[in-house]
Amino acid sequence: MKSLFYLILSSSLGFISNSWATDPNPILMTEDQLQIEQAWIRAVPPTMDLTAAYMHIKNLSDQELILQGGHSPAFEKVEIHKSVIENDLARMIPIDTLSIPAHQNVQLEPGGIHLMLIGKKQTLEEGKLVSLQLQFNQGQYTLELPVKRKEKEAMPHHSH
Ligand SMILES: [Cu+2]
Repeated sequence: MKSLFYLILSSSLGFISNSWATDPNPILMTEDQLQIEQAWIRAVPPTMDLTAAYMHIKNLSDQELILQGGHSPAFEKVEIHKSVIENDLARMIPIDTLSIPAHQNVQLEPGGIHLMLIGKKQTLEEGKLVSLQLQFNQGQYTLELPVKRKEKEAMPHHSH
């Protein structure tokens, strides 16, 4: 009897821990619907447990694309934030969704809109690649972002 109880308990706990955001049949977005460029995550000291991700998102489709959130195995939580200046103080406001109109681009960059990565679960040394799954109204898109110190390193200058 006792072992049956533990069996039920452990299987239900297993269910709870795996049930977050796992859509059994996710719709995956394709490269002809959207393009993500210059994606990077800011490197932070080992003692800091949060950082931000930046990228340029191009909506190549005929429909509005709405970013609804994200997940990363390297963080407990991903939030969409907007940086604002109020009374000469810079602060960040979480926003629920981010709209990218049909055939338009949105830039997530330092001092503007960004993805806040909260509750770091592993060390993020420079050059490491971190997987990030983005949830849009049209489906899911997963990408790998390099960890960088500065934006500049993420945008190599091509001389012509
Ligand atoms: Cu933020």
